[in-house]
Amino acid sequence: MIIFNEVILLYFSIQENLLPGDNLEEKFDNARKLGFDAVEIWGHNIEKRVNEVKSVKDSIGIKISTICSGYPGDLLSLDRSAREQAIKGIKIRLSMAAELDAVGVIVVPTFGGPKLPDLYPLFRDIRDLERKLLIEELKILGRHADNVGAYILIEPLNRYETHFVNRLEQAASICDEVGFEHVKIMGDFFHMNIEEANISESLRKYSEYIKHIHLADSNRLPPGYGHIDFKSAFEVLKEVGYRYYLALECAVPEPKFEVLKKTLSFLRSL
Ligand code: LER
Ligand code: MN
Repeated sequence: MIIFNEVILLYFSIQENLLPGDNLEEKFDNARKLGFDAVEIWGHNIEKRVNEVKSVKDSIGIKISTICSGYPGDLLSLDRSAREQAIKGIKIRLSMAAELDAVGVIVVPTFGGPKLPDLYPLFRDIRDLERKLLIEELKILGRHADNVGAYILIEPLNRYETHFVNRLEQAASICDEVGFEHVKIMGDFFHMNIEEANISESLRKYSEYIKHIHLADSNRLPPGYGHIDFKSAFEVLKEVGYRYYLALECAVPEPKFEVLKKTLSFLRSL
Protein backbone atom coordinates (compact mmCIF):
# COMPACT_ATOMS: atom_id res chain seq x y z
CA MET A 1 0.00 0.00 0.00
CA ILE A 2 1.33 3.44 -0.88
CA ILE A 3 0.67 6.12 1.71
CA PHE A 4 0.91 9.67 0.43
CA ASN A 5 1.64 12.44 2.86
CA GLU A 6 -1.35 14.73 3.01
CA VAL A 7 -0.45 18.14 1.61
CA ILE A 8 -1.98 20.90 3.71
CA LEU A 9 -2.24 24.17 1.81
CA LEU A 10 -2.83 27.48 3.50
CA TYR A 11 -5.16 29.88 1.68
CA PHE A 12 -4.32 33.58 1.67
CA SER A 13 -6.70 36.50 1.36
CA ILE A 14 -6.22 40.28 1.49
CA GLN A 15 -8.47 43.13 2.56
CA GLU A 16 -9.74 45.04 -0.47
CA ASN A 17 -8.45 48.42 0.74
CA LEU A 18 -4.84 47.15 0.81
CA LEU A 19 -4.87 46.35 -2.88
CA PRO A 20 -3.48 48.79 -5.44
CA GLY A 21 -6.04 49.83 -8.06
CA ASP A 22 -8.53 52.62 -8.73
CA ASN A 23 -11.66 50.47 -8.76
CA LEU A 24 -12.90 47.04 -7.69
CA GLU A 25 -11.96 45.43 -10.99
CA GLU A 26 -8.35 46.66 -10.82
CA LYS A 27 -8.07 45.69 -7.15
CA PHE A 28 -9.43 42.17 -7.63
CA ASP A 29 -7.28 41.73 -10.73
CA ASN A 30 -4.19 42.76 -8.74
CA ALA A 31 -5.12 40.29 -5.98
CA ARG A 32 -5.21 37.54 -8.59
CA LYS A 33 -1.97 38.68 -10.26
CA LEU A 34 -0.25 38.77 -6.86
CA GLY A 35 -1.37 35.18 -6.23
CA PHE A 36 -3.91 35.68 -3.44
CA ASP A 37 -6.67 33.07 -3.25
CA ALA A 38 -9.33 35.51 -2.09
CA VAL A 39 -10.26 39.05 -1.07
CA GLU A 40 -11.85 40.18 2.21
CA ILE A 41 -14.39 42.89 1.53
CA TRP A 42 -15.67 45.57 3.91
CA GLY A 43 -19.24 45.32 5.05
CA HIS A 44 -19.99 49.06 4.68
CA ASN A 45 -22.64 49.73 2.05
CA ILE A 46 -22.59 46.06 1.10
CA GLU A 47 -26.26 46.13 0.04
CA LYS A 48 -25.35 48.54 -2.76
CA ARG A 49 -22.14 46.75 -3.73
CA VAL A 50 -23.02 43.07 -3.59
CA ASN A 51 -23.97 42.69 -7.27
CA GLU A 52 -20.82 44.44 -8.42
CA VAL A 53 -18.66 42.35 -6.05
CA LYS A 54 -20.27 39.18 -7.31
CA SER A 55 -19.83 39.94 -11.00
CA VAL A 56 -16.25 41.25 -10.62
CA LYS A 57 -15.10 38.27 -8.52
CA ASP A 58 -16.63 35.87 -11.06
CA SER A 59 -15.17 37.62 -14.08
CA ILE A 60 -11.68 37.93 -12.52
CA GLY A 61 -11.84 34.43 -11.04
CA ILE A 62 -11.08 35.16 -7.39
CA LYS A 63 -12.94 34.19 -4.22
CA ILE A 64 -14.37 36.31 -1.43
CA SER A 65 -13.06 35.00 1.90
CA THR A 66 -15.07 37.10 4.31
CA ILE A 67 -17.06 40.25 4.94
CA CYS A 68 -15.40 42.44 7.55
CA SER A 69 -17.87 44.08 9.92
CA GLY A 70 -19.33 47.34 8.53
CA TYR A 71 -22.84 46.93 9.98
CA PRO A 72 -24.59 49.86 11.65
CA GLY A 73 -25.29 50.05 15.39
CA ASP A 74 -23.56 48.23 18.22
CA LEU A 75 -24.48 44.85 19.76
CA LEU A 76 -23.70 46.17 23.23
CA SER A 77 -25.22 49.62 22.98
CA LEU A 78 -27.47 50.99 25.71
CA ASP A 79 -29.85 52.05 22.97
CA ARG A 80 -32.22 49.27 21.88
CA SER A 81 -32.52 50.58 18.32
CA ALA A 82 -28.71 50.51 17.90
CA ARG A 83 -28.68 46.86 19.05
CA GLU A 84 -31.55 46.03 16.67
CA GLN A 85 -29.73 47.78 13.82
CA ALA A 86 -26.62 45.69 14.51
CA ILE A 87 -28.62 42.44 14.57
CA LYS A 88 -30.39 43.33 11.32
CA GLY A 89 -27.14 44.49 9.69
CA ILE A 90 -25.29 41.31 10.64
CA LYS A 91 -28.17 39.16 9.32
CA ILE A 92 -28.06 40.98 5.97
CA ARG A 93 -24.28 40.51 5.75
CA LEU A 94 -24.56 36.80 6.64
CA SER A 95 -27.02 36.29 3.77
CA MET A 96 -24.67 38.16 1.45
CA ALA A 97 -21.66 36.16 2.63
CA ALA A 98 -23.58 33.02 1.69
CA GLU A 99 -24.47 34.51 -1.69
CA LEU A 100 -20.79 35.32 -2.31
CA ASP A 101 -19.62 31.86 -1.14
CA ALA A 102 -17.66 33.53 1.64
CA VAL A 103 -16.85 31.89 4.98
CA GLY A 104 -18.74 34.47 6.99
CA VAL A 105 -18.96 37.87 8.64
CA ILE A 106 -16.47 39.31 11.14
CA VAL A 107 -18.21 40.60 14.26
CA VAL A 108 -16.56 42.67 16.99
CA PRO A 109 -18.94 42.58 19.99
CA THR A 110 -18.15 46.22 20.82
CA PHE A 111 -15.36 48.72 20.29
CA GLY A 112 -14.03 50.87 23.14
CA GLY A 113 -15.46 50.97 26.65
CA PRO A 114 -18.78 49.80 28.13
CA LYS A 115 -21.99 51.52 27.02
CA LEU A 116 -24.30 49.71 29.47
CA PRO A 117 -24.78 50.91 33.05
CA ASP A 118 -22.83 49.35 35.90
CA LEU A 119 -25.40 47.14 37.69
CA TYR A 120 -23.31 46.11 40.66
CA PRO A 121 -24.12 44.08 42.76
CA LEU A 122 -26.61 42.41 40.37
CA PHE A 123 -23.63 41.92 38.05
CA ARG A 124 -20.23 41.87 39.77
CA ASP A 125 -18.56 43.14 36.61
CA ILE A 126 -20.03 45.03 33.65
CA ARG A 127 -18.63 42.27 31.41
CA ASP A 128 -20.97 39.72 33.05
CA LEU A 129 -23.97 41.77 31.92
CA GLU A 130 -22.46 42.33 28.46
CA ARG A 131 -21.76 38.62 28.09
CA LYS A 132 -25.38 37.70 28.93
CA LEU A 133 -26.73 40.22 26.44
CA LEU A 134 -24.31 39.18 23.68
CA ILE A 135 -25.17 35.50 24.14
CA GLU A 136 -28.89 36.21 23.67
CA GLU A 137 -28.15 38.26 20.54
CA LEU A 138 -25.86 35.56 19.16
CA LYS A 139 -28.60 32.98 19.64
CA ILE A 140 -30.87 35.05 17.37
CA LEU A 141 -28.03 35.56 14.89
CA GLY A 142 -26.81 31.97 15.15
CA ARG A 143 -30.15 30.62 13.94
CA HIS A 144 -29.93 32.83 10.86
CA ALA A 145 -26.25 31.92 10.33
CA ASP A 146 -27.10 28.20 10.47
CA ASN A 147 -29.98 28.73 8.02
CA VAL A 148 -27.87 30.50 5.41
CA GLY A 149 -24.67 28.53 6.09
CA ALA A 150 -22.27 31.43 6.82
CA TYR A 151 -20.23 31.88 9.99
CA ILE A 152 -20.39 34.66 12.54
CA LEU A 153 -16.68 35.16 13.24
CA ILE A 154 -16.25 36.74 16.68
CA GLU A 155 -13.04 38.77 16.64
CA PRO A 156 -11.20 39.38 19.94
CA LEU A 157 -9.39 42.73 19.90
CA ASN A 158 -6.56 43.96 22.09
CA ARG A 159 -7.30 45.86 25.31
CA TYR A 160 -6.63 49.27 23.72
CA GLU A 161 -9.45 48.75 21.20
CA THR A 162 -12.06 47.06 23.40
CA HIS A 163 -12.57 46.25 27.06
CA PHE A 164 -14.62 43.12 26.22
CA VAL A 165 -13.43 39.89 24.52
CA ASN A 166 -9.68 40.28 24.18
CA ARG A 167 -8.63 36.63 23.98
CA LEU A 168 -9.63 33.54 21.98
CA GLU A 169 -10.54 31.74 25.21
CA GLN A 170 -13.23 34.32 26.03
CA ALA A 171 -14.70 34.19 22.51
CA ALA A 172 -14.67 30.38 22.47
CA SER A 173 -16.52 30.15 25.79
CA ILE A 174 -19.21 32.49 24.40
CA CYS A 175 -19.59 30.15 21.39
CA ASP A 176 -20.03 27.18 23.73
CA GLU A 177 -22.83 28.92 25.54
CA VAL A 178 -24.54 30.10 22.34
CA GLY A 179 -24.48 26.58 20.94
CA PHE A 180 -25.05 27.23 17.22
CA GLU A 181 -22.72 25.61 14.69
CA HIS A 182 -22.17 28.84 12.75
CA VAL A 183 -21.14 30.98 15.71
CA LYS A 184 -17.37 30.65 15.84
CA ILE A 185 -14.26 32.78 16.24
CA MET A 186 -11.32 34.22 14.36
CA GLY A 187 -7.81 35.12 15.46
CA ASP A 188 -5.99 38.31 14.51
CA PHE A 189 -2.22 37.89 14.93
CA PHE A 190 -1.76 41.59 15.80
CA HIS A 191 -4.24 41.40 18.69
CA MET A 192 -3.10 37.91 19.70
CA ASN A 193 0.49 39.15 19.96
CA ILE A 194 -0.69 41.58 22.66
CA GLU A 195 -3.21 39.40 24.49
CA GLU A 196 -2.33 35.70 24.13
CA ALA A 197 0.53 34.23 26.19
CA ASN A 198 1.63 32.20 23.17
CA ILE A 199 0.08 32.58 19.71
CA SER A 200 0.89 29.04 18.55
CA GLU A 201 -0.47 27.41 21.71
CA SER A 202 -3.71 29.39 21.50
CA LEU A 203 -4.13 28.46 17.84
CA ARG A 204 -3.73 24.80 18.77
CA LYS A 205 -6.02 24.98 21.80
CA TYR A 206 -8.88 26.73 19.99
CA SER A 207 -8.33 25.24 16.53
CA GLU A 208 -11.84 23.75 16.41
CA TYR A 209 -13.35 27.20 16.85
CA ILE A 210 -11.11 29.19 14.47
CA LYS A 211 -12.65 29.75 11.03
CA HIS A 212 -10.67 32.80 9.93
CA ILE A 213 -7.39 34.61 10.64
CA HIS A 214 -6.11 38.16 10.20
CA LEU A 215 -2.41 38.50 9.49
CA ALA A 216 -0.17 41.38 10.50
CA ASP A 217 3.14 41.53 12.29
CA SER A 218 3.65 42.86 15.84
CA ASN A 219 3.78 46.46 14.54
CA ARG A 220 0.80 45.98 12.21
CA LEU A 221 3.05 46.05 9.19
CA PRO A 222 3.12 43.07 6.80
CA PRO A 223 4.32 39.70 8.20
CA GLY A 224 8.12 39.71 8.24
CA TYR A 225 8.42 43.39 9.31
CA GLY A 226 8.12 42.73 13.07
CA HIS A 227 8.89 40.00 15.58
CA ILE A 228 5.96 37.52 15.44
CA ASP A 229 7.07 33.90 14.95
CA PHE A 230 4.93 33.05 11.90
CA LYS A 231 6.79 29.83 11.21
CA SER A 232 5.77 28.14 14.49
CA ALA A 233 2.19 29.44 14.14
CA PHE A 234 1.88 28.11 10.57
CA GLU A 235 3.29 24.74 11.67
CA VAL A 236 0.42 24.51 14.14
CA LEU A 237 -2.14 25.49 11.50
CA LYS A 238 -0.85 22.75 9.22
CA GLU A 239 -0.78 20.23 12.06
CA VAL A 240 -4.40 20.90 13.01
CA GLY A 241 -5.46 20.88 9.34
CA TYR A 242 -6.61 24.52 9.22
CA ARG A 243 -8.47 24.92 5.94
CA TYR A 244 -9.93 28.41 6.14
CA TYR A 245 -8.35 31.73 5.05
CA LEU A 246 -5.57 33.89 6.42
CA ALA A 247 -6.32 37.47 5.37
CA LEU A 248 -3.80 40.30 5.41
CA GLU A 249 -4.94 43.21 7.56
CA CYS A 250 -1.99 45.56 7.96
CA ALA A 251 -0.45 48.79 6.73
CA VAL A 252 1.36 48.26 3.44
CA PRO A 253 4.38 50.48 2.74
CA GLU A 254 5.13 51.70 -0.81
CA PRO A 255 5.69 50.35 -3.37
CA LYS A 256 2.55 48.37 -2.53
CA PHE A 257 2.51 45.85 -5.36
CA GLU A 258 6.13 44.81 -4.77
CA VAL A 259 5.75 44.73 -0.97
CA LEU A 260 2.62 42.55 -1.26
CA LYS A 261 4.37 40.23 -3.69
CA LYS A 262 7.30 39.77 -1.29
CA THR A 263 4.95 39.33 1.66
CA LEU A 264 2.99 36.58 -0.05
CA SER A 265 6.13 34.76 -1.10
CA PHE A 266 7.45 35.03 2.50
CA LEU A 267 4.16 33.59 3.79
CA ARG A 268 4.14 30.77 1.26
CA SER A 269 7.78 29.96 2.04
CA LEU A 270 6.70 29.12 5.58
C1 LER B 1 -9.56 46.13 14.32
O1 LER B 1 -8.33 46.37 14.96
C2 LER B 1 -9.54 44.84 13.61
O2 LER B 1 -8.68 44.02 13.78
C3 LER B 1 -10.61 44.59 12.59
O3 LER B 1 -10.47 43.32 12.04
C4 LER B 1 -11.98 44.82 13.18
O4 LER B 1 -12.98 44.51 12.32
MN1 MN C 1 -8.57 42.16 12.61
